[in-house]
Amino acid sequence: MNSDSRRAIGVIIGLAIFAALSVIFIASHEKAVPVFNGHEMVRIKAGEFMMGPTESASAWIKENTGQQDWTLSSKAFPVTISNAFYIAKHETTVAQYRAFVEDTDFKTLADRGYFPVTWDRKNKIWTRQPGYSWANPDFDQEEDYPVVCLSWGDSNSYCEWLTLKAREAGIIEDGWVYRLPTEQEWEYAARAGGTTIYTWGDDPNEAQFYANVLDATPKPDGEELASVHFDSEDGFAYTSPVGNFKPNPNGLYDIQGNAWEWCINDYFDYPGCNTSNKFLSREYKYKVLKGGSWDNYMGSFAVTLRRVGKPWFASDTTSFRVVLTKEE
Ligand SMILES: [Ca+2]
Ligand SMILES: [Ca+2]
Repeated sequence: MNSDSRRAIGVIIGLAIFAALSVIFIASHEKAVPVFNGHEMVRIKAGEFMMGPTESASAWIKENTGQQDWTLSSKAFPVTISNAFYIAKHETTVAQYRAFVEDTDFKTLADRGYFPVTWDRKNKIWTRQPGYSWANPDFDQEEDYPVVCLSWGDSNSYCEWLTLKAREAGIIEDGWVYRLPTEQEWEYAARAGGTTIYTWGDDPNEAQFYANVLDATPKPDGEELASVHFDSEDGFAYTSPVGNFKPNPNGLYDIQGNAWEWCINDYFDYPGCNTSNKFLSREYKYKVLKGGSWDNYMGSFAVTLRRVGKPWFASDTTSFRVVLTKEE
């Protein structure tokens, strides 16, 4: 056997070992990430990060949102994520929520007459309009679009159902739960180690590649565009199918844009707040929404920006994504 032959065999053996290791890795990875009701999950390692905007980023957000009350926190502070957790690749879809409603006959707040806030095109105001709900927002949605018009409670109820069903199906063990992410988990997973204003960097012109935002796409009903919007056209005047844009470095799609995402914890001022990953009482006044939506512009997409909503608030911009974690 000449040296070329030996080298070729060596390469083949090397590739075979690499392929075998890859299979083992993929198999163990898949085993560790159970898919249930269509939720593909990404494992996020434990670690530390600086939560919240730097002072200059905070000033930029205020300048570009005019919403100072959304950005009460002005200083970044360290947060420890003590345990690895799983987070859904995608926002929860219409189809996934439909499975829950059909199994339980669950009535959302909107189904019980507390209608979501939607845009009144005639009077040009955001207001509660009768008739709209997750099954009938005020625009067309397919089954793979993010479910919207949900309150925090409507979202939380889905997570509780998902946990029960996954346990019954033997997908997860007792002690594991699906729930909404804490704000800390959401921001940690969204930033993926980055320190830029958006998950994709600092350039708002890149939004068209990474997020369904308030842009220059014509409205299907001929409604005039908002006075401020991104100049690009991302192709969607309202919501878009989940996973349509590029993911963040953790492989999470629509973590910015498409629909706001409920977090489980109460809103609190920081720094000076509880800096662990624990969420506070569920009965407090406000919950946190993160990530911006199809109806937001510029500063609202800052990954550190926080929006608040009472637990019973819902609009055609609010949805959620689930995490899977060990119960604390
Ligand atoms: Ca859009
Ligand atoms: Ca989103």
